[in-house]
Amino acid sequence: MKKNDDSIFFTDLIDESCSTLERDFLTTIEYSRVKDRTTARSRDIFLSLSNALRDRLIRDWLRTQHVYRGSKTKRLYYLSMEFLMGRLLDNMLMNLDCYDEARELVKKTGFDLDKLRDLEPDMGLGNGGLGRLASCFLDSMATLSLPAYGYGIRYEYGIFRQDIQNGYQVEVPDNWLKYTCPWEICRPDLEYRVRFGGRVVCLPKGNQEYSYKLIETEDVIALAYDVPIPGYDTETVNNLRLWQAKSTNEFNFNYFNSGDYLAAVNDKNLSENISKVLYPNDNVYAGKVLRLKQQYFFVSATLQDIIRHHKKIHGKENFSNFADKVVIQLNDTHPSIAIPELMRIFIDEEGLGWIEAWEITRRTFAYTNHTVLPEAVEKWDVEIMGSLLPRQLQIIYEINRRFINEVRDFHNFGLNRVGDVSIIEESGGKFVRMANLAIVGSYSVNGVSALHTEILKNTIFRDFNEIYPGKFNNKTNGITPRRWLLQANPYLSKLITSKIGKGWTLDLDELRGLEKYVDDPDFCAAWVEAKLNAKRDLKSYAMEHWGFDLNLDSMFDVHIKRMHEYKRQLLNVLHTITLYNRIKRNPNGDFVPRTKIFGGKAAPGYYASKQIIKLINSVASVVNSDPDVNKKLNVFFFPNYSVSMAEKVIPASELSEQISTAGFEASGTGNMKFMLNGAMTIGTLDGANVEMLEEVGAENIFIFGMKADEVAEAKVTGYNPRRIYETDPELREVLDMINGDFFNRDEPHIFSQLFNALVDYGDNYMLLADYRSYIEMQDRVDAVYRDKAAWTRMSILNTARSGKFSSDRTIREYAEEIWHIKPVKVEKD
Ligand code: 26Q
Repeated sequence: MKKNDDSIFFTDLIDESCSTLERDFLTTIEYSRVKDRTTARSRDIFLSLSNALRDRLIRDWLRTQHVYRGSKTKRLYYLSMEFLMGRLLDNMLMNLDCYDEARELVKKTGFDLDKLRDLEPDMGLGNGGLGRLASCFLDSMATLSLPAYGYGIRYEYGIFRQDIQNGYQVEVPDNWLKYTCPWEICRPDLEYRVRFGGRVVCLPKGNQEYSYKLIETEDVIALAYDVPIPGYDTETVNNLRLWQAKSTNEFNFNYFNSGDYLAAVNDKNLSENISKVLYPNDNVYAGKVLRLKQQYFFVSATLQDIIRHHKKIHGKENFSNFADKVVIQLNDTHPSIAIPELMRIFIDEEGLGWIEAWEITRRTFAYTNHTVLPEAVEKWDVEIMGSLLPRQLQIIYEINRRFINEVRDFHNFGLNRVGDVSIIEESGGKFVRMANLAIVGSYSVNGVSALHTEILKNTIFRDFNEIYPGKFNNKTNGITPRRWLLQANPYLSKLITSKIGKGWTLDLDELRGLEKYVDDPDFCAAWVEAKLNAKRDLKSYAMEHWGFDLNLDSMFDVHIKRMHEYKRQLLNVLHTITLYNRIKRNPNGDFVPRTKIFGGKAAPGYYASKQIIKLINSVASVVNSDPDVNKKLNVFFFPNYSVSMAEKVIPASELSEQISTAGFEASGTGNMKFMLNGAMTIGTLDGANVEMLEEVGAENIFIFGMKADEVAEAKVTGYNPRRIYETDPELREVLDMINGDFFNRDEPHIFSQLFNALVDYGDNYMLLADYRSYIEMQDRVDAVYRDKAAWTRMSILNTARSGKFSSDRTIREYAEEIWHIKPVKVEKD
């Protein structure tokens, strides 16, 4: 700042030495935010910087699209109802490689870049694992220069904010767009009409052929918003396109004729509800009409967009090469209405015959399954689908008719097995089974971990695996090492880079290079220091935000993920109370100090899950206020767990709780984030934990509990939790305290249902069966933790052997084995 130092105008700071980023930044504060140096607040600085960064991406973004068009290569479309992007500022700074520049120019305005970060609301357009996976995939696809496009919904309200009141979860709307989103670009010229309801009319074409037309539909407009997705260390900038619902400008004719102008206008507003809010259910199916509307809304707009583009590049009437140029990945069954919709477009609008349309369609789609929980399987009431999507329902019936004929004739399936694989369920009402539709209509079906894929092939989709040998395949999940180590954990990533260089950011297997330092005392000391620094940061954060006092000398034992019975936060509570009792009995005993950290949202309608949150908070208040105990044991529930919170908590974690009932967690991805950051895992042989064990070696992970096949077996032969309760006195004491209101003196009986579910109603997730082996393994964890050198060694080895879990590896496998797409390099300007 030279001559204009005392001017109130930001643009007076501009001189010849300014970069375009800086000019853009200063101009935005003044001309878009309309602020001067006396009125600008941190948010103005954050929004102006973000805008300037986005603008800096635009050339690369345009060039990438130009190169893709020119290359005419095959493209991948990733369709997902959820993208849990989190914050984007750091991601943009990192991928634009302009951290230092940004820090400097923010400083010139009198602000501090590090204080701006927390102003950015998370882009929380997802629930949990499935939505975050989609976001990690976008990062890897751009980094690998793959011609790939994300498509989803621009929810006005993302995942709710969780407040804790009197220990209970309270949901608050997430108004993330309140101050606008600086990363997105509205495309007012990119709109499609989406048609709901109406009637199908059948018009004879002659020689016994018919054409079908939908009439009297109620229409909604889908408006595009684009978010640029820059890759790391590449010029590629891909695109995430999110659709917003807008009313058509037509008013309902009937209301108009009857003179009810206000009702007509009101109708208009209702159609905009489609993109209002994300359904907050994770791993639970909600059969609500609005959800089906959301699904079809974004699928219809996306397919219109894909086809428009295909025609422009490959010619108007040429669909013969469609499946060679387009692959559509379905993120679970949520977008699988795309299968009948593409058939409808081909047949009704483009005039293709059934055989040809079907041939192209089933060569275009690939489906990823993310769950085996029966309550998460999507099936739509035929009545609901028929009134909302009459033509698509007809097409589903025809797909099913031909499919059933095939299995009957060629696979000799009897009536029962035909009933099992049918797309239509006919017992107790009629339903469309979306998973069956997705399997029949796709050329690839993949699970998300080796174990999960085996479970799909051998149990729930066994018959399909026989009908379509080779269609089922595994793609073990991964996470982006840029966000989850480079960005989230500067202490550890700087240390790593100082030893092995920064190649690991693009080839995570290079972390293996750390192994040769495990016996280097200086390196080990630096490792411990890096972990401690992250613990210190978390301590300040927890104190500042919630007044929680974290004990730096204790083991940070962390259980963060969505709240769900199968994830067994309650089993962790049983361990917590066990520790409490042991310390109470022996207050001067030599215990390893622990800080138990929990975090996670419960679906608003999931009563048991919400009770578990209350229980954690109740246990926390007793434990933390007991002077006999609170030097050795503390319990905290961090409210409003989110992507940005995960980025703060995971680097500071030492023990990662991955303790789902074996066979229930399809993969898990949090488990990988902890491992990458040098936390030890205590876990069951479930999901990707199995592969983590393979990579790290049995001596470096704490595995306990029943195996998936033992759980399945016990479910068949029966299991008696009450016997375990009666024969294990330490467990009984814990359960009796829960049932006896020890943690909730003022609110009697609130936890008796939790107790009953375990002891008397079958203990569905087999907590009692795994209790003793969990406790014993936790004791082993303590023993190893006492040996600082041994613990540090294990920590280093966990990071060093986490290379497999990069989403770059996952995406390479998808690209080579399913999508058959190749990188398209974008050259420098
Ligand atoms: C369905 C119908 C209506 C409303 C909501 C839903 C719905 C929404 C979200 C059903 C399921 C989900 C989310 C599932 C999910 O996140 N599954 C997780 O996917 C991860 C990525 O593959 C895995 O790592 C986890 O194991 C799996 O639980």
